[in-house]
Amino acid sequence: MSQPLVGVVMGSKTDAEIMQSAIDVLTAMGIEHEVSIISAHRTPDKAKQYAQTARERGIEVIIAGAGMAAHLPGVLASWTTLPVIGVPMASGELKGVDALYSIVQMPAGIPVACMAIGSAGAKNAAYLAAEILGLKHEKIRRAYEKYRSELQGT
Ligand code: RP5
Repeated sequence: MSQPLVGVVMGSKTDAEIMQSAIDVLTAMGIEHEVSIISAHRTPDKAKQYAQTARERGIEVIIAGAGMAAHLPGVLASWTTLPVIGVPMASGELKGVDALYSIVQMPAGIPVACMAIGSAGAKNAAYLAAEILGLKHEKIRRAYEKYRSELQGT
């Protein structure tokens, strides 16, 4: 097994079903990834350590799914200069609108890319990660371009 390039992080095990959509896309494109459950409010030290060590562990892009107040993507982004792609979970009473606003409304200075709510966002997070990684990794660029060209027939 090669070195993971994408770190998929979610705030709770209850996010796993939605985040599986991102994992499935990464797997289909042959992009090595690791999966972690880290809560920005329940395990803040773990969030800090994960983000601070991600680059030295070979991670190049972080995908972070979180629901409700959804501070995980922003907290991870605060501890690393790797790109962080946030996915708002469709959880809680507001069904992800809260998480969407939380993730998309990062104050100027620390960017977080924000995808759509739920599994569409999780899939797009993986495709965006492929686009970013494709700038450097020829094999990933080719896998992503193959996927895009197959869309022409749909
Ligand atoms: C966030 O709060 C998680 O990302 C999850 O979407 C939401 C609810 O978490 P649980 O109470 O189900 O663990 O931290």
